[in-house]
Amino acid sequence: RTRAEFAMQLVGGEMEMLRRLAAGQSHTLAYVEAGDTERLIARRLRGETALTVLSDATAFLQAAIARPGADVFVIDLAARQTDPLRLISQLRSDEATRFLPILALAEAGDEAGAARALELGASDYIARPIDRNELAARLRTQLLRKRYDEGLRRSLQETIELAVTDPLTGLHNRRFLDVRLSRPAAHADGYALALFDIDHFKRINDGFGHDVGDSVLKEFAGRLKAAVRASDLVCRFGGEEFAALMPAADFQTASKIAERIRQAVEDTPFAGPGEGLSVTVSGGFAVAHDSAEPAGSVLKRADAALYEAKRTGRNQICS
Ligand code: GH3
Ligand code: MG
Ligand code: MG
Ligand code: MG
Repeated sequence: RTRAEFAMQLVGGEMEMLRRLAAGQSHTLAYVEAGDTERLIARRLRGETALTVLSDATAFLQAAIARPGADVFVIDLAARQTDPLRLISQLRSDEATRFLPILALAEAGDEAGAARALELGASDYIARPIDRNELAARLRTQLLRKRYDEGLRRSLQETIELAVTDPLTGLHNRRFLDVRLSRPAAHADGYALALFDIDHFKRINDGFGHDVGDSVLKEFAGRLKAAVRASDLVCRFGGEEFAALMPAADFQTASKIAERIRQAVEDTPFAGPGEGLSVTVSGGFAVAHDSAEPAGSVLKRADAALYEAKRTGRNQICS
């Protein structure tokens, strides 16, 4: 195939997508005042997109934010009932509509108004008199952009998830904990940090095989998660070490939760390939002195406590 044929095929694919978008598989929500513009927009976009036109600003915002589903917004800058620029700002500041395209309808010759709309977050504008082909083309461009943006955001999100997740246990990894610890907002009310290390884990690997070791790690991760509060963060710290970050936990609370975790391991035999295995875990925890104590220092104290728990007999929690 020649390069030109290949290019034609690509363009063909794009055209097909545009055709599908045009076949009403997109939904446009428009804010224009009742009357001429309303009729004009309806006529211009007929067959191009599923269209909802609202002439009441409150109803428009409600439809946009509370009942998401629109792919693109059209806002008439000539509307007088509410400042249309304010509507644009509101759409840009709400989580549900932040990234959705906004197409502004500008008054003839009002470049300043159009520029202001763009500054506040409109994606594009079209000036009166409104030409059907131009309106349809600008709308399609925004719909395409939205699809690309969504794809990018989704893969970025997936990449981030992968980077902060431990593949074996599904828990967050140390990287995630480090990020959380580095955020001052996370410890405004203080926190406790506990470290756990499975006792004689090497014996499990050596005696039953690496797969059994893996399944013990998975099972432990589940028990760990079940034993903490919803607001606590647990992660696989590395190897057979795990951590629990307990926001706003004082000494008593941290001690109680850490002990609960230790017991959850000791009390119930591990099922699965490691049936009948007796597994225990040691733990050490530290409560942050104040918001000025560096996370590294809290971590060091928790680690020293864990070392103490190992040194003085294992299957216990130290602080
Ligand atoms: P202690 O009670 O002092 O903690 O003894 P231990 O045997 O648990 O400690 P050690 O640090 O000597 O051994 C930890 C072992 O954990 C060694 C390593 O091969 C194993 N390990 C680390 N990551 C994994 C993993 O993902 N899967 C399995 N099966 N084993 C792992
Ligand atoms: Mg270890
Ligand atoms: Mg060890
Ligand atoms: Mg160990």
